[in-house]
Amino acid sequence: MTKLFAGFLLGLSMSLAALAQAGEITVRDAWSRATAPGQDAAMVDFTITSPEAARLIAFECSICAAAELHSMTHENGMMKMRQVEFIDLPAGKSVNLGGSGYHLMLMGLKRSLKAGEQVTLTLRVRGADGRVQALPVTAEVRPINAGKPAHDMGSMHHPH
Ligand SMILES: [Cu+2]
Repeated sequence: MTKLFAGFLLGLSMSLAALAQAGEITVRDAWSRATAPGQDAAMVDFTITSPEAARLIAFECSICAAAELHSMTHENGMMKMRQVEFIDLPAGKSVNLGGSGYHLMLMGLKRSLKAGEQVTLTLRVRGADGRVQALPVTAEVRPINAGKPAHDMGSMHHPH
């Protein structure tokens, strides 16, 4: 009886693990920085892992006028941001946006961001099968002088 039950539990936990591996895209450590007076744009950084090859193609943001995916590079000593069409998410690999030279750009903020609050966004991720899924993300707003900013590119590699 006990043995049977243990076997059942083992089988259950194995199938749960298989389920978790099969489907879920995970997002962690989402954060932004509190805005300075007059600042109407903000960056969001996070780490995202997709079990299947996928692309982050867009996001929605209720507190900004425009939501863009950006890359950032250094050119002639200047930091340049550009809008990109998508951000690749290789299968099973954790992608830290900031560390990969990307961020979400919240343009035309309708209000300021205050340290300690949370901002909810909805990511759009397209899988290899073309299906687009919506993924809610809650970003923590950190103090204006918070370390390790998304644009701290000092240690980055720039393939371009
Ligand atoms: Cu940007």
